[in-house]
Amino acid sequence: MSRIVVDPVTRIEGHLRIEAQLDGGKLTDAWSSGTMFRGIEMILQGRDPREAWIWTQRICGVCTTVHSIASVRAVEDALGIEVPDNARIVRNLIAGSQMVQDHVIHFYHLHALDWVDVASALKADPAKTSQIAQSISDCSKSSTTYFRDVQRRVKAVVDSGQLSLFASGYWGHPAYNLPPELNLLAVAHYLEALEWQKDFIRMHAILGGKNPHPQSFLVGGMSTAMDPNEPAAVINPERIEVLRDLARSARRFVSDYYIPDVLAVAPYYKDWFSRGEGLGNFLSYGDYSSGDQRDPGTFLFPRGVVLGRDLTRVHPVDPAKITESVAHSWYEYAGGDAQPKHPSAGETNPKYTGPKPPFDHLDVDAKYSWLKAPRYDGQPMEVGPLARMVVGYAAGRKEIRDAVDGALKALNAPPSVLFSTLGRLAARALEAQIMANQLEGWVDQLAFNLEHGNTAIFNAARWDPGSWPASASGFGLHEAPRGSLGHWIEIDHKAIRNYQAVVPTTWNAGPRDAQGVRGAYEASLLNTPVADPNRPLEILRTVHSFDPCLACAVHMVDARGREYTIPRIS
Ligand code: NFE
Ligand code: MG
Repeated sequence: MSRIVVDPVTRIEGHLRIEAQLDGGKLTDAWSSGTMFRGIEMILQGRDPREAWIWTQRICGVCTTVHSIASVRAVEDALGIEVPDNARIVRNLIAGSQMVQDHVIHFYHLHALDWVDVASALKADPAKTSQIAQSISDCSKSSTTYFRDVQRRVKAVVDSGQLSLFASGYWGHPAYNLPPELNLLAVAHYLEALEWQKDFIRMHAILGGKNPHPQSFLVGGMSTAMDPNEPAAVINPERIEVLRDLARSARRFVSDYYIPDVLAVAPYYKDWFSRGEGLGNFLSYGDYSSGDQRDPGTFLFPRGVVLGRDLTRVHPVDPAKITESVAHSWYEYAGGDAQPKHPSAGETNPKYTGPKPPFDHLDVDAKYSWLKAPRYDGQPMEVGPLARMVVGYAAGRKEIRDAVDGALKALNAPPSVLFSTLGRLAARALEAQIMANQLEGWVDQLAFNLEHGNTAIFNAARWDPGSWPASASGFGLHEAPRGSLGHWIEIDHKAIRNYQAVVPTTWNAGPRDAQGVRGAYEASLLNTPVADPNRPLEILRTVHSFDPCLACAVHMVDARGREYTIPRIS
């Protein structure tokens, strides 16, 4: 029996440590630890609720916009503000384009090299790669010359000894199964995806003024001016055409590259259709309304809970049933750590009780993470693309059923393969396709409103704090790329009294709760075979399949362990 420690887990955002127990060549237990504390929730106390979105947006530089959306929604809920239809559309376009870009970056740049051996790509026959490329996609960049050129570029990087973005891979590991030609194809598309994502995210530069971290949010709507006759307005007929072109480029990239690549790689890793399954419980708040954001029936991705892999039943979501436990987290709750708390009464009182560095192992029987452990109705949940596809599939949503059934047919696999590491990867690709196909429809809605003189995008009715009640509370829900995101706000005398964010990666990467029940990462690693304990590629495959973001999940590091106080503004 031995303990494998992966720290830091790289190609993610933030600081994640995995400790796992290896017994007889398989993982028999696992612990997931966020090793960085941040404290954005504390920084918000005493501030003006109307500016919370600017601060929360800085929780993360990867999902660059999602915390703004959850934040403005929380304040709008607390103060009873309805946002104009155009604000809904622009928010959908900002968040939807973020989702497609994020999923593409995850597949090619954060996850592909767990499956693709860059060293092997150098041995490929470019003519054969060209044949494969032309057989799986209509993409025009598929000639022998193109792949030979990519191979030459990659060889020059390898020969230079400075591997740069390809450094520190487990190249040559026996668990890499792709033939050299497919490795070359994937490496070529890694480079194409880098270029494409940079161009595509101009959608944020147009609608949000910049990327990352769009600047056009407001409590009550958006600040993106709409005017059919004004060249200087952010949204005018000319810009609509630019947005339309960008939406089409997303659709093309996902259907020409992302989907065919996933379908081409998956058959070589059939073992991973039954590994990395995890909890079997899935939560989706649902989001991306086509009409009234308050009506979940209008959502592109439906709201619901699926329990124990039972695809015949979708349970309703009651936000009152969400709690966070700190029994195994480096925090203290007033009244004791055994009782979880609802986020409206949540607390962020950091207290590190772990070993002093340097150390070999965390004390996993005690507290071992800066992440709290979120629970729904007392149970751990997986959130994210797979959860959204599972809930949508179980709810009988046509686009989702068609996409999932189409992929299962192409892979000749039953629905049970969804509950796996590869299921997570495939669900993300299908979700990117559904979202990419949707973007142009929202551009059309915006164009329609513009043509019909409907240019309202901000509701100023509650902008003056003099119109607010003495106290108010609310919450905002959103489906971010990595899953269900909620912000809870308590407002007192026009200032934030308490603010709690319960974030996708906190759901997935959280530690055990007071009952000792594992979180999603921890459960997903059980029974995974590991070929070489010194190169635990198998752990990376499953953990990366969730697309970890620890910056989001922990939401100031003093490496010397000194105490400090955060200034309070009130
Ligand atoms: Ni920093 Fe984020 C949030 C997480 S979602 S990436 O919220 O977890 O994509
Ligand atoms: Mg939190």
